[in-house]
Amino acid sequence: MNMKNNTSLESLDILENPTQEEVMKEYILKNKPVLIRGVVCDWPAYKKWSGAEFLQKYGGVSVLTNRQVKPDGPIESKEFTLSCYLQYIYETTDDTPYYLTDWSFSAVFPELVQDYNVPEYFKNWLRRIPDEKLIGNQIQRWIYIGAKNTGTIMHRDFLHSSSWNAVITGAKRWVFYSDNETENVYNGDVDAFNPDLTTYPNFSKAKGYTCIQKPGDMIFTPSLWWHQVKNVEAGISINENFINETNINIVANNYINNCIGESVELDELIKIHIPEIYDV
Ligand SMILES: O=C(O)CCC(=O)C(=O)O
Ligand SMILES: [Fe+2]
Repeated sequence: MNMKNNTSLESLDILENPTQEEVMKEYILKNKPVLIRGVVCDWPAYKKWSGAEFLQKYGGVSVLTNRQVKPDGPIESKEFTLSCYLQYIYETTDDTPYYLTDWSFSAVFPELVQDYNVPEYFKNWLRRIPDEKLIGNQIQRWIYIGAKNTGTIMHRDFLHSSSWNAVITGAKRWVFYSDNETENVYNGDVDAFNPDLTTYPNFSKAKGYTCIQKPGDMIFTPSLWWHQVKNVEAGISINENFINETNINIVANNYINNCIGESVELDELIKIHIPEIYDV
């Protein structure tokens, strides 16, 4: 990873076994990202999802993976069985490997949701939406599985919701930039891991945070924060986007001003399940 041009990356805060109050008061209510240790290790998923039993049960399911070899090039898709894909991520020599990013597993295997226990501070009104409605709507929860060097370009999350992400196996490098840095990250156009400072000179002024997330670590990404992620080791992670009283103002303003009308189905789901959006 080339970070030599970026002089203003600070280490992200790390909390070891924090109390609910600490996470809520110091991070969620302040809309600040953080890495949390000591939560995921107690989840059944942490032991089960990389084991033989998991593979035996789910290995035959087919998953759709994607890659984009050139920044402006086409997105290529490839279907694998989960067991072939899990072999691929450890063995591939592809320069740009295929990445599984939006496997809406809970619509197909609802029992997998029982394998993880989300702390109360990540309360999620999106969970009111039935799992079978999630497919195609790009909401709520995904398992990510990727080879070394796969990753996600700079972005903010869906509907300006917040998210948590837990690494089960592998490792991820994260960078975060607050909403105040939107101009310096060129609305997400810059590649923070290999910045083109001729095209994006102000990126050198952007103040960001970085961390490496390892197995058992959970990341909190607040609403509106830009983030870019690279898998520095192949592995499996799980992610949920959430909306609750801590970010409803941001989500509602964005939704009402920018999102209504884009998808009739999503508008309907929001109206039924998250009416708070219209109360703000
Ligand atoms: O792991 C990744 O590639 C992206 C994760 C992400 O963007 C998120 O959890 O919001
Ligand atoms: Fe994200």
